Amino acid sequence: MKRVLCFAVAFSAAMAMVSGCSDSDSPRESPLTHDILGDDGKSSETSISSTVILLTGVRSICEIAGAGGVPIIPPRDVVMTPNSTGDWYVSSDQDGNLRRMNWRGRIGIDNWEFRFVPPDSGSEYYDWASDLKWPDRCPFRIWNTGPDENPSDDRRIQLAIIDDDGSGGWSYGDRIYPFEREYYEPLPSMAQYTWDEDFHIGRIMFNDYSGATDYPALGTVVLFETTKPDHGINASHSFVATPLE
Ligand SMILES: [Ca+2]
Ligand SMILES: [Ca+2]
Repeated sequence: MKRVLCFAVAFSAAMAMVSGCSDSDSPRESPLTHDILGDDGKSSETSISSTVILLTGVRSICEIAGAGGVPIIPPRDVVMTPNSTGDWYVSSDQDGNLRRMNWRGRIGIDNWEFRFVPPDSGSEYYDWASDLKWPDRCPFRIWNTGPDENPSDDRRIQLAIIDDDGSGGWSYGDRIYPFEREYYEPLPSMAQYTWDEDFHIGRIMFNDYSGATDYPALGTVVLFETTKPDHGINASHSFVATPLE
């Protein structure tokens, strides 16, 4: 069983302004605004508690394993910062503004992992605009790994993307919207979800940096970690990711 560790690590003040894998003492959230919520093409009549927005959020986004699943120690912050090979970085739809990933106010305390695999074994996925399944697969799988390292609650989930560059499927720079429905194959031709309860994290973008790759190296694992109730001031924290497949 391969395990990789994501330790709390110190960052420069400049880095801490945009990102983590770290012990920032407060959630990356701010008072609710219409701009933060948006609707991203889906209609909504849902009321979202500003308290939920304020207390929860994405704490860090780390590359915890690289090519071949080799652990990266310490994990590398990849928010608006090139990954360990200098090929790509992660952003929200507004650069380093991670609070936008809590776009429905439902992010809670789960963590997620993006695990990059050969495209022919990646995920079936949906077009956000039409809810129809794309004909190809994307080169990654998304797992909701729950609030801690206990693997018993880990589950692979489904996703949709906005094809922002019109390439006909996922590519660097497209917005990704996981939804909390268990993954299976074959998925139905039309996405099935409960709006908007199933959408806990979104507006995720993997972006090209070097121009040398079409997607992160096979075996790469990127951990999206949320703020936990025990992440108070001076709280120490470490995270153990779930085993790679
Ligand atoms: Ca877990
Ligand atoms: Ca695309």
